[in-house]
Amino acid sequence: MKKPRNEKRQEETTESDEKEKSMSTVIEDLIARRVYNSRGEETVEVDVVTTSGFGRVSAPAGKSRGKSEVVYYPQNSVEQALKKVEESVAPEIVGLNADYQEEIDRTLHEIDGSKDFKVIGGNTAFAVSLANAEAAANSYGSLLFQYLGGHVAHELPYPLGNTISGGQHGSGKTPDIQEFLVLPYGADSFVEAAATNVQAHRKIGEILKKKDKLFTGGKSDEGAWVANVGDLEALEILANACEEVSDELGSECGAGIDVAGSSLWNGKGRSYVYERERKKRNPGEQLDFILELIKKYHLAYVEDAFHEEDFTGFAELAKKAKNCLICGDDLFTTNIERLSRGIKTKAANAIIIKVNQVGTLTDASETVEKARKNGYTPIMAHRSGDTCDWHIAHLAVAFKCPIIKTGIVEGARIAKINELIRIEEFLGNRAEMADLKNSVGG
Ligand code: 2PG
Ligand code: MG
Repeated sequence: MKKPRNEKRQEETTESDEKEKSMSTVIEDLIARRVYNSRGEETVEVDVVTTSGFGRVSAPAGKSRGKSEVVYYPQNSVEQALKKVEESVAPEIVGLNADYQEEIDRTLHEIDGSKDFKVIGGNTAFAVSLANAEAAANSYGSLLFQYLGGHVAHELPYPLGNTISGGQHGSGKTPDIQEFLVLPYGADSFVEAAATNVQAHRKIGEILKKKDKLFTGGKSDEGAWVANVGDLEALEILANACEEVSDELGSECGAGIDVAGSSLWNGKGRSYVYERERKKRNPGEQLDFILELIKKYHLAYVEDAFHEEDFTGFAELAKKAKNCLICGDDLFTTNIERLSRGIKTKAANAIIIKVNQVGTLTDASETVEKARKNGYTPIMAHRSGDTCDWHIAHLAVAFKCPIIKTGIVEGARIAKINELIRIEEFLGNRAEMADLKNSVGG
């Protein structure tokens, strides 16, 4: 394979960088294939092979997507993405050094040339970027979290887990709010936190069985229960389960919601439409409603309470809500410019980090840095359509995210949870839970 441009770039980088990079991280091959996610949708998986290492990553997909997310695939086609990898990505990336993550990610942007990865696909960029990091780590015999976060990385995130699905993740008779979440913020270890979430999920299933005579035990894409209950009933069940589990296990666990406000928002009617409840709320009523829920159910976490362009609504909520993480997902889409706007307007105090919303590891890590510097809690997150890829578990530890939102049961979620259990074991007595005390449960 001809690669003059790569060799030139490599020489320049080597000259200008004092840090000696090992030849063992030279990329020798990059291939992409079509696999499936947990929803049975086609997705892209990428292998990066270096002289002495290997990385494999598959891309997830959202259902309730933010408008500012990058484009997943060229012409919405995985086939086209695979073609792009073969024709334009691999020829440019092979021959580079996997150690230079920023250079790899910059090259992906250059090859694409658009603002939103519509030429090669954001999910293509995601899989190449992350597989590259994994291959570099593997070349040194390192685990990804240590390769990216250094040997100081030792903090485990609290798992924020979905128990009941609604909104775009539910179907027909389910709640209007998209997710009813558990945050075991009092756990002393990740293993304990994971067990708390499993117990809460199980308990909620038992309560639903008693309450809903037609309950079939069905679960959503994320493994959360799908039941014929309204928002308030679901919250009541969630809050009770959290209280019982906290008492039984002796460590605090809080309730949270992802409203996915953009899915409820009707721009023409300027209101949030709660279909199941047959109720419309204007932005002022929405604010009062959410504040009431925070107070009544002691919510520790509220995501996307308003639609993605309502920075003002978010800011009013963030000002009035106490001891609660006010988080932006569709609002920010892991995008540093949108986060900057949020910081200026004081729109939130937490941000969801989904690497495939921006395409590359470098973009996501810059957003995390900015968030942290400005007192925002970064929360690493899965997508509703995910694969058994566990790399975000490592990113959460490497990027020091105090929370990871990744479901409780279902294979793609368990893959991440189990990897964090392994990381905690690997760290031994150096492992610590992240510090959340100033953010929730006060
Ligand atoms: C969300 C996510 C994950 P999706 O809204 O937070 O739960 O959903 O991946 O469908 O965007
Ligand atoms: Mg969300």
